[in-house]
Amino acid sequence: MDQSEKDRLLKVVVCGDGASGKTSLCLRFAHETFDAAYHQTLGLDFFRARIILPGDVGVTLQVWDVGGQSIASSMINNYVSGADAVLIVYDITNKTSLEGAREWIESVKKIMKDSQVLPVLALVGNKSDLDDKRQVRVEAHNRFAEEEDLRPFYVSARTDGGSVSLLFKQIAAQVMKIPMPKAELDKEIVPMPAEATFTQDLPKRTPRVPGQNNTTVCSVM
Ligand code: G3D
Ligand code: MG
Repeated sequence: MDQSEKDRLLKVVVCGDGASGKTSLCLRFAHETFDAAYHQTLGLDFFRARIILPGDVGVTLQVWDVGGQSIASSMINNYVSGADAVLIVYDITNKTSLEGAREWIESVKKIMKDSQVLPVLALVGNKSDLDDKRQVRVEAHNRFAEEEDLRPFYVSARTDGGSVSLLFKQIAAQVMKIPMPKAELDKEIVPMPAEATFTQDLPKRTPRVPGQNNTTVCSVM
C-alpha cells in the first residue's frame, strides 16, 4: 500500500477575490513553481500534495482553488461544504481585495453555520514581496483577523515558497491538533508533487428572459 493511502485526507479550500494570488499560492505549494502569466480560474482547480507533520504523521492535502467569481455561484456551497480548512486570500497591494475577503468570510460562515465541526479559518495576505506597494496596513490585517476569528498569515507566492509551505503545514497541524515545535516551524518543507490537476467550468448561467424576474438565484444565504 502506498504511504499516502494511509494518510488522512484534508480538504483545504482557497478562496478570495480574483487576482489575489490563489492559483499562484496553490501552484507554489503543490508544484514548487510560480507561473508569471495570469490565467483566470473558471470554477475550480484541484491540487494535491502530501506533507509530513511532527511525529511523522503524513497527511494528504486536497487543495481546492476556487475561482474569484464563484462567490456569486450556487456552486460555492459544494466547494466549501466539508472543508477542514478555508484560506481567505487577499492581495496586500489592493485594499478592495480585503473588502472582498470580508464578503468571502461571511459567505463561508453562513454555509458552515450548521456544520458540527467548523473548519480552521485563515486570513492570508499575499504578495508580501510588494511591501512598498502595500495598501493594507499590518494593523488592519490583524484587526480583521481578530474580528472574524481567522488565523493571520502573510505569504509571497512569487518569491517565498517557504512562507507558503509553512502556511499549509501550520493549517494542517491545527486541523490535526498536532502542536508545531518551533524547530519544526523553522525547517524547510518539501511537498510531494501533485497527482492531478483538472478544471471544472462554472455552471452555465440561466439566459435572461424578457418580462421575467431575472435575478440570479444563489444558494449562498
Ligand atoms: P487568482 O488565482 O487569485 O486569480 P493568480 O490569482 O494566482 O492568478 O495571480 C494573479 C496575479 O498576481 C498574477 O500576475 C500573479 O503573477 C500575481 N501574483 C500572485 N501571487 C503573487 C505574489 O506573491 N507576489 C507578486 N508580486 N505577484 C503575485 P499578473 O501580472 O499575471 O496579473
Ligand atoms: Mg486563479
